[in-house]
Amino acid sequence: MPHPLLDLAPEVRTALDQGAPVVALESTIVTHGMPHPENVETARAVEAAVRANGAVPATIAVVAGRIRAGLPDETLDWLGTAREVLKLSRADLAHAVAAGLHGSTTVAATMVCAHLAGIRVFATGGIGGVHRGVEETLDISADLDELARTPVTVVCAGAKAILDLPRTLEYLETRGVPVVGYGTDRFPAFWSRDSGLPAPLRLDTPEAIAALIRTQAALNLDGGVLVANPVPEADAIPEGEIGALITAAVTQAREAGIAGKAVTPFLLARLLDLTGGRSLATNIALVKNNAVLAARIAVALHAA
Ligand code: PSU
Ligand code: MN
Repeated sequence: MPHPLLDLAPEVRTALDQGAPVVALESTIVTHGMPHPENVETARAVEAAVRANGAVPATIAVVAGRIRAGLPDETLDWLGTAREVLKLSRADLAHAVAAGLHGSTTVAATMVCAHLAGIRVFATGGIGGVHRGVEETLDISADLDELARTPVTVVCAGAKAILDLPRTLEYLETRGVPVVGYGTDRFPAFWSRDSGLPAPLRLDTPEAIAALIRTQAALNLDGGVLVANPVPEADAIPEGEIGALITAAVTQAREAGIAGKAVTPFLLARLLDLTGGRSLATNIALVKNNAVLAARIAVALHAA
């Protein structure tokens, strides 16, 4: 029986009933992460990449208070330009559902909904993390605690380089989240392939990641697995080129008094500007790359 507050697209429901591989996708990247029309084009391309690799895509959002897993084309088009859509993290989800609102789901909220639906693998761009200046702001993304409690595997390109990456990794370790570099010994930094920090764990195949996921469940260890998949070399912006621009964007956010949920969307938009659009091309490439790997992990999980 599907959850009473959750609407599964027919294709997603059939796949879940048959035990076929499904990959969850988030929607905050559409409403707050990229400009139109690239946001909708990317969401479609990401769904196509999941399909081409043998899994069914389930993009998650809240529409008029209903949690939807798998969105029809019209809904994705509407999300691409809608202004009345809230950015929902764990703290906002119940309110959006109870009050009948529209909302896009962040990594944290998408994990909650994917778990409700019975979906075990999820692809995004970059997770939220510990923000620079945390000593002053205590700004730590709810994505990190969600990874510690909800058993969904999240495939990302590392954490966004706008964050305090050493503290982000420390926090994940403290909360007991396995962080796997896929085919790399280095923790990737979203636009760049190397944050300068080692990846806590390294695995080189989807099958090895599936074995880790199954063993984590068999040991009754709560929480998810974070897979960090570096952006393809051809699409990367080296840290040496983007580092100063990130520092400038973070300073501008502080000076403009940007806080809370608005911080990440503000920084992504500033970087789009400061890089003359290059950061967006990289963002699109890395999300597609993550969708491919997530589908392969979902297929490997179901093969055993
Ligand atoms: N990945 C992207 N672009 C995004 C995000 C991820 O390529 O916009 C979103 C995710 O939804 C993530 C959120 O959960 O940014 C982090 O927001 P915050 O720092 O407020 O938790
Ligand atoms: Mn935050």
